[in-house]
Amino acid sequence: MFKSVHKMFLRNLKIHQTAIKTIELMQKCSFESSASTIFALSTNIKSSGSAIAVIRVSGDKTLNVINSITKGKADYIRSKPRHACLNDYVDPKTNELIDKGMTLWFPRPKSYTGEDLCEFHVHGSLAVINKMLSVLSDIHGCRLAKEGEFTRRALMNGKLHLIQAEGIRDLINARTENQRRRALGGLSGMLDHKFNRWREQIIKSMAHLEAFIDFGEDELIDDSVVKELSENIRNLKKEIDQHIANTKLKSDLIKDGFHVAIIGQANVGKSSLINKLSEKDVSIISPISGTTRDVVETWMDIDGNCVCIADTAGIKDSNHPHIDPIEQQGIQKAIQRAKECHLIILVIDASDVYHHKKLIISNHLKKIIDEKHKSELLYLINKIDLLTGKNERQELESILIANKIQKPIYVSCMNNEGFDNFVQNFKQQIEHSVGNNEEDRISFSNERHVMHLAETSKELTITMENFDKDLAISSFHMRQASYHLGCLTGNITTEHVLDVLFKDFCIGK
Ligand SMILES: Nc1nc2c(ncn2[C@@H]2O[C@H](COP(=O)(O)OP(=O)(O)OP(=O)(O)O)[C@@H](O)[C@H]2O)c(=O)[nH]1
Ligand SMILES: [Mg+2]
Repeated sequence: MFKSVHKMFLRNLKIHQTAIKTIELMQKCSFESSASTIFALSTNIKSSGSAIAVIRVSGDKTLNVINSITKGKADYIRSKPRHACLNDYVDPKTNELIDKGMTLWFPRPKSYTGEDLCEFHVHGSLAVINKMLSVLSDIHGCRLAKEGEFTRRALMNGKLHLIQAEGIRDLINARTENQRRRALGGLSGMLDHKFNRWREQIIKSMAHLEAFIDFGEDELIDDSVVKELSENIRNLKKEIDQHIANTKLKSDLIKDGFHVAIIGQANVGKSSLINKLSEKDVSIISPISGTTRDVVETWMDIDGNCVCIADTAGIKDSNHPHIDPIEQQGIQKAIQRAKECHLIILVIDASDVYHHKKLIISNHLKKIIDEKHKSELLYLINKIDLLTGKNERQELESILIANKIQKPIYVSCMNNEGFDNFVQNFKQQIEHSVGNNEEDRISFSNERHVMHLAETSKELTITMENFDKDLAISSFHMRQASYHLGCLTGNITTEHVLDVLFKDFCIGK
């Protein structure tokens, strides 16, 4: 009796899965049936114009479009797929010449979208582009593409996988060398391969488990099958968890940038440092204590990494005699920034330490140092040029050691002393945090990947918990796990996922 309930449970699950597939198919069909011929400018618009602009057209009526604007040259162009043909482009209503340009014809299915596609390479002036787009929009059955619609069609026509489409989006949006490399990781299909391997492993384990539930007792299938399955699932979950842990932070760093905060007491040279690092006049420098009152940011490309450096207000304690309400707000912002950033450069005034024979820092700063991991702190001892007397620097070093300042770097923002060494250390620290080897590249994961991987891992935990209790429940959760991996790779997609993905694309892609 108990076993037949299990079988019914599994049968219902199968019906449920089939229903999901049907809905997906309907969604796909409704998208395809609404497809018309689309066009868009695929290159950037510059108000000053550019040498060339590319206008793409994709869909069933592409040849009609070519014919309309080339004064009936479609047959000739059609006979020359993937060849550059020089043509006059005209307004079909008036026969007025718009421009002379190059036409490239890509017949389906060997095109980017998998549909008939052509590219018009015209001169990149605003007037030519506007006239071309206006003429195309007047052709019956032809409309302006939506964001990412070309890539969306490529996905629907099986020219790309979902993760490759994401790779294209990231490649277009890549601001640095590292972002470009990571995007290629997604584009190359390596990630796809990894996720598909995991999904296949789960489906295979699920098939074995269901066979055991159905025939285990009758056919006397050995119990060790379940033990082996449990072990496989445990290892797989470990691999997935490792992937999430290894890559989430690094992916965020690549995507959203590496955030550095320059923190310290007032007047130690924080603004001098940001200006020197960025080689720009980012922040006001003055001998007046409390000059910087806000967070002042600048973005830099450091060895291909996108780095945001923030100058902050000098941190004083609230009971400091010279502190006004605006400075107080600036200090709160500095404390907040210190908490959120990936790396703190803690600037200390060398002459100040030397003359007081101890390190004087506010309680707020002490708390920041305590709360940050030591790998997230870089101690920069500035104004070293002021210690010129015999043994002064050795004495300074001893005071810093006594105050447990780890691996201090000595510089002078005034005369450049030690600056190259500091920059080298700084770059190494960023490289170490961001990671840049082959494995890191394959592991590039965006928020959507991490979300589905976390769900998969959760389902596998419940699967394992139920191996000793109820195998049907284990099987159900394996199915859920494979569902999440399917969503991840795009084997199972919903319109919502596609809408979110393509909203970040530009119109002509
Ligand atoms: N001798 C010497 N003076 C420096 C050095 N770096 C900065 N200064 C001077 O120290 C003073 C304070 O520099 P800032 O860069 O404005 O210091 P800050 O930490 O941003 O100060 P607040 O914004 O007030 O917190 C200025 O007069 C700078 O010229 C250095 O390496 N050596
Ligand atoms: Mg300042």
